[in-house]
Amino acid sequence: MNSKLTNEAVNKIRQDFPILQQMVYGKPLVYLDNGATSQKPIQVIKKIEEVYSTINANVHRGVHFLSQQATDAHEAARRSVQAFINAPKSEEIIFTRGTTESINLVASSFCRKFCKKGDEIIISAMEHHANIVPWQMQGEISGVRIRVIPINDKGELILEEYQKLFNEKTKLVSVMHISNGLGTINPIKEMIELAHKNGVPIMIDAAQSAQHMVIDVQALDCDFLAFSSHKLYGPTGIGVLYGKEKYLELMPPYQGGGEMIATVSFDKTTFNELPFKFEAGTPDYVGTIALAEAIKYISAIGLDAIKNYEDELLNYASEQLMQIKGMRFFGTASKKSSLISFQVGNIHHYDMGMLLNRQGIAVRTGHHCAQPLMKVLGIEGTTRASMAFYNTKHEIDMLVGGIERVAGMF
Ligand code: C6P
Repeated sequence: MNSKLTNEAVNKIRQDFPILQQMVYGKPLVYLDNGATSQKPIQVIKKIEEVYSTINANVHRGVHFLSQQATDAHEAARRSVQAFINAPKSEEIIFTRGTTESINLVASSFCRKFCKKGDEIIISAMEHHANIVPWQMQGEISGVRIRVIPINDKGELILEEYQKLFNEKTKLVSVMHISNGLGTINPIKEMIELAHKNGVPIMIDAAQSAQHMVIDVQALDCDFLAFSSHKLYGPTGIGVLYGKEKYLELMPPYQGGGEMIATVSFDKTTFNELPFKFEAGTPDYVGTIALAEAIKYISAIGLDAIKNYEDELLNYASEQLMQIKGMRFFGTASKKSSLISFQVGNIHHYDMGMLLNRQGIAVRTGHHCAQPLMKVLGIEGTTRASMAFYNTKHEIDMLVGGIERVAGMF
């Protein structure tokens, strides 16, 4: 595997993404909203069609040929995910609908088993709503409360403050690996070590990292980790929760229904073993099989090569964008992912996004589902360009030209 992506290789990769070939408002599409969702290679799109055309049947339920084929492919997908993040056991891979559902599952199930009124969950000031609201909702039920790690001016977590938050009431830490609002790459290895030193398990929200770098849950030693297929070049509606068996075994099921049971009577239900205990109802087996295809696709390119190339894009974009008059970056951490949040002068982020859109350039605007972070920054929102390995320096030039054109209108 080559750990460097050449321009030629990227141009070839782009051919795999049908959507990137199109024009928007008569302009070539420049897709820089990969933090919201990534585009899908033809291999993934074809896999979805192939499953529906050849092996579609409900999994784990049928004795017939198709059901066995679908079950085998679905369980093989679980093993692909296991290998992708180097999880010790496939039983520790739970399929969910996405990062949001994975975090909700842990919040509900972990708190029911391990938390009581007054217990504390540590999160950070830069969290996505998906890693704030589920804990607040648990607050209403089990009485837990959140404690928040503050950030510095560069948009980095203040680790000395993190250390101070631990006490005998701390039950869990739940933090994002990469900020979707700032691009900051958090020092999760250090944070996991610190949590464990305090005897506290830790969950990592890898929604913005699994697509950008190698994740090895054994090397990290995290207790839970969540990510979404749709940001990883796979289909929507499928997500992953990795959890250490020792916690998952003790945690009660999240939802009830078919598949998650061992026996049911009107008096009592006993539950299935892992991972099925946490997978009530018909799973999105087409989604899991297509996610495995996406993992195969990016693994063939290599996450190290992807990271190197995206770092190069980030450096180039940062240098070019910085030249624009009135440019202000939000998130200038020393370790950053290929995502730039910015404002230009007094131009409202929404106007910026709308006017870039008219030039065929897709970016995200607003609070990025991180309203508390925006409050800390003292702003309402930003314009965000988030890059993937199929983006090019030429597209960055188009973005810079586009922003300059917008700035010229004000
Ligand atoms: N962030 C963004 O544009 P779901 O929606 O479940 O796939 O992922 C939620 C989520 C959780 N954590 C982080 C760090 C995220 O970035 C996201 C999704 C998208 O930034 C949509 S709001």
